[in-house]
Amino acid sequence: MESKRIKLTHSPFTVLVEGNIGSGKTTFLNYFKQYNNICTLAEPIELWKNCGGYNLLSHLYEDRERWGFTFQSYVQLTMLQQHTFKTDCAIKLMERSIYSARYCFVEKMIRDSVLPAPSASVIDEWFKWATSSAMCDVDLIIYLRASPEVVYKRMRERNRQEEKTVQLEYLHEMHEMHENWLYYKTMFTCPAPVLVVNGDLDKSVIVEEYQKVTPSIFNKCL
Ligand code: DGT
Repeated sequence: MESKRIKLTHSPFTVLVEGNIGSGKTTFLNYFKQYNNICTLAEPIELWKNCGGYNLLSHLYEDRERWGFTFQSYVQLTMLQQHTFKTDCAIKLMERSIYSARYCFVEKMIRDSVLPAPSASVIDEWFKWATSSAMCDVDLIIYLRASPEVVYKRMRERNRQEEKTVQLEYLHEMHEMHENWLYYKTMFTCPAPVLVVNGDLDKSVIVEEYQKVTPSIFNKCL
């Protein structure tokens, strides 16, 4: 039986921004920077590219079997740091989370046999420990739902060095992981209610789409 959590009086209304690679999470976060009662936490990708001088993201894409566990261990740590980041703002907007790391990326590695079972269980023990306390609690999830073809085009255009080897097929598979978790809800549990945003729209018109979810981000924290 799941025990009821008591929300800490001063904890901010926490919103996760989730979606496939290239679905527009950064753009979404940047839009909300205009509000001064929102704390936006971008994904710690710079840390992943420089952990003690090592580019773990680059290592990962070069050899997933060799570096999968190392990378996901570090992702889990940096996400935990984001979840526990203290702010006086009423709302905290986070790009990705410990949940998408586990439910989408680690899960994919397990299914692809990239992550051996003993390594996966170490990740899981940390994950269970972290998420069983209130420190990773979430109030709302915004799912930027975008088609793999669109995100592939964006990824190619932004031309991130580490992602050069990423194929359309991988984006299709990662799309399925996000869909099953956040849209169809057939895989794992959602830690909070999910609002879906059309992530296919071009930057020039996406603001209208953001405005549809803005009241939910603000209202629920009042
Ligand atoms: P955006 O703003 O929606 O375009 O976001 P991106 O694509 O900059 O950010 P994200 O998190 O979807 O992906 C950044 C890179 O890091 C991408 O190559 C996928 C990778 N990544 C992010 N989280 C994880 C993870 O937990 N495990 C693995 N294997 N890769 C991850």
